[in-house]
Amino acid sequence: MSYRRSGLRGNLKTGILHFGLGAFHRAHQAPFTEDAIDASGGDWGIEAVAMRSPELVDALAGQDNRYTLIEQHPDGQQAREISVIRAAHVLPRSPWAVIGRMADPAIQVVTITVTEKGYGVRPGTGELDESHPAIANDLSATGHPEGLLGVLCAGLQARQAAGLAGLSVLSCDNLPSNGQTLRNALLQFSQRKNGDVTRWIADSCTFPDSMVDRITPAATKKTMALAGELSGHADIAAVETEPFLQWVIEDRFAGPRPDWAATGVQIVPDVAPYELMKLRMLNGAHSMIAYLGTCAGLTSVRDVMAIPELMRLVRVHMHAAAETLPEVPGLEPGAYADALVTRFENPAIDHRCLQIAMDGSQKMPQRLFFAAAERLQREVGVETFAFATACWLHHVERSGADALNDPMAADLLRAIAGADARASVVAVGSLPGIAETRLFEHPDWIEGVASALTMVRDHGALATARRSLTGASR
Ligand code: CS2
Repeated sequence: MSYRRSGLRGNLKTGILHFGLGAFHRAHQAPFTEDAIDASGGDWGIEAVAMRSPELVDALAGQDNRYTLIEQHPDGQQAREISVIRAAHVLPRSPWAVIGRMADPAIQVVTITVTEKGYGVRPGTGELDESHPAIANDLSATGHPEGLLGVLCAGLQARQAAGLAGLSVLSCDNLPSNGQTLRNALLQFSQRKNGDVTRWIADSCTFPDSMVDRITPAATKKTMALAGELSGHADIAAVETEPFLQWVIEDRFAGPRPDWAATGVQIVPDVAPYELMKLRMLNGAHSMIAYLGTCAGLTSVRDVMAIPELMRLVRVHMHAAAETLPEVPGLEPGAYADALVTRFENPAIDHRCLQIAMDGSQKMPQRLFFAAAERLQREVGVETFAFATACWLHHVERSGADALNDPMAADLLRAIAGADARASVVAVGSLPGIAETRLFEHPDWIEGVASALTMVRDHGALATARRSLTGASR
């Protein structure tokens, strides 16, 4: 057990505005930025915006915006104090203040972790989803905006009006081509809302793609108690995370940035190969584990990995996902899979299946469906993909309206109601955002998922996992 105090100076000014104050931001961009300032200086303190709830902002305010970050190594903890967050806002409490911050010349970079569903884009296409509640509200409302795109659009408009240079707007969520997707959706939004600023956004701001990686379970009372023990004072904003940390960013900045490269961040011309590998191998396997786990009554990723046959199935899936990746010098999917298995097995990380199972409709296309469609086109098997999808559907039906955590919960539950597995699969496959992946147009896919779903329903997820393993290794 070790604990290190933050070395940042008290009068550090802010240069980054961050949207989404969840655990992931506090375990990823925050330490990277703190270390970059340590290494090379610069006024790159973070001003963070909580999109909805005030709890964390209030908690941070009560502890001088400092918190403990605990790295959970299999053989013990290393903790450090993070103090790079210098101010925090609650968006619904002070929307105009947040918008105004984007018109400050000191702010040069905006970073974003609002989860897949926070953008208001359709999962299968990345196009603006005008039926998304915040998008619909912000397109028609005359008052302050509520959602990410509305706030960005208003903030950039204020920045343009102030005669300032553009911003680098950096999405750090697990969306395919996250920067490009955000740019397209924001331009579509702004065109509809206020055409005038659209050209300025397109010409002056940049939206680098980025791949972010660090397994960060939701903080619990245990996290806080441990932080208290390690730091010697109460900490209700503490976070625990795995030791592994990776950030790959496209070299496309509108202006200055922290010296992230000095801390191991990879700044590259093209993020796509890194992102595809991570989304399909790490996140795809994660979703499979999460739905298999919840259906089989297992609580955490490490519990699934502790059953040798399931661990083998995870490996088989990673291998199948790897076969859909372009060959890129320097990227070794085999070694990556080995490292992922070790990370998933970390006995010190209690990463709940239910946490990962959230928002399946927003995650499945980029994690599993596109890769499965590519495999079908090449006429190779998709057993593990069909199995993971069947477990997702069973998780949906078992959770029901009260427990299912997904913005498309009502649509999914309506589609899946009824005993006929094939009809359920076809109905889910025709939902907006999923239909566009075109995977569910394939009869082999429908049959594969329907038969796995029937088996999961009748014999349980574990028996079906064994059958998928036999099918996939044939
Ligand atoms: C997880 C990710 O919750 C989820 O859906 O798959 O948050 C995952 O832990 C991160 O992407 C790891 O970098």
